[in-house]
Amino acid sequence: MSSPRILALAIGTFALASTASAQNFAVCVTGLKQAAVRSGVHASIVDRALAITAPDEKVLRVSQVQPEFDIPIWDYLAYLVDEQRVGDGRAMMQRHAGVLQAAERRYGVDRHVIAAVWGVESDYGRDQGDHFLPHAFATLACAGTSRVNFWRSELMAALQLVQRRDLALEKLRGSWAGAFGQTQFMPSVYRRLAVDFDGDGRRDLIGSVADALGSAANYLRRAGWQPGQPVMIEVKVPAGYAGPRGRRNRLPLAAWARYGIVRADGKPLGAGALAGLLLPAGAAGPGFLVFRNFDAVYAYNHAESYALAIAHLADRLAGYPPFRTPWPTDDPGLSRAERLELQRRLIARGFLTGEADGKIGAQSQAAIKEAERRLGMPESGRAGQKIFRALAGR
Ligand SMILES: [Ca+2]
Repeated sequence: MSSPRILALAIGTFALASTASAQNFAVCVTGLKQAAVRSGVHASIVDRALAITAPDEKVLRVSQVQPEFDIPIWDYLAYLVDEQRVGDGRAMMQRHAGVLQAAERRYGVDRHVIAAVWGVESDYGRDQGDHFLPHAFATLACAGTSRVNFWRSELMAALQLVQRRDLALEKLRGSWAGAFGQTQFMPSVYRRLAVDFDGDGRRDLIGSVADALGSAANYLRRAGWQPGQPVMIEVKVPAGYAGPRGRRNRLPLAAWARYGIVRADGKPLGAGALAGLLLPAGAAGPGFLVFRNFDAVYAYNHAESYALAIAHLADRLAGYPPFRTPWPTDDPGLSRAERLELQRRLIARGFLTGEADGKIGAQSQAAIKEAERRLGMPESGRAGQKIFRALAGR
């Protein structure tokens, strides 16, 4: 049993430690301010940006969350490439047809791919994040535990965008990790690669669709995009396929044909270009031959699943159908609308409290587990079609 005295001592030590860390934080922020001024940012901007006396707790909390398990590829794609994002994207492509055509002409990048990046990064500009970036960066640089120099240099880049009048300070809002605007660029990438595509003299990737789409196209071109070349084609691999695979393991299409690989749509495979073979769920799931342009998309956000989502959304926006080979699962993933409806069903049955927001976090996962247990299903905590259907109202 712990005595009250030991408890009091422990609290005293904790208070002392947090006073010390508050002082450290203030000293660190002062150092950031001085560095920003030295880098050419006006002191009045720096003072307004970094009027912060304590770390942003929300940023610290989310930066320390470790994802509990890898998301299955079919869940990731069901969420990112749902019918809603396809429909919204087609409407947005019509509305901004002139800008997309101009970006395609100037940078050589397929307009469907530009639109797909826009759709995945910010839901076509609707979801850009609302963390005030200077506070997020100061928190991560002064109270975080890793990559301190990285956060510090991103802060400098963000403030320099304000100094050169690309953006107003109060507009610097984005994800907790600093990506922001309609294309979710990091400030250093913004500083280097953003373009003023509407010609008003400022590079505004938050408020200007033209600047955002032109900048995404510029990014992809600089990442090695090859005009007129494909990104990816869906293929079928023979049963028991054990040949080469991997994005970097590139072979001519004729060599893939010799391995018995055929296009899923039945068209001829062709011969010249080099491609790698991706089998994201093994040889029993859909296969994809990916070209140099897939690497350009991969450069945007280093994950093959991400590049696959962009490539597939681009194809859907261009009018092509969903994948022809289904994912090897009897419990496919949910669209955003279905996630929202799943939460409503969990709330209606008393498994979940609060309001449905479509975000499947720890609480929703626990509620799903509880529902699965009560329904006699294996407990997974995963938002899939099985639990979605099992909870359908009668
Ligand atoms: Ca502009």
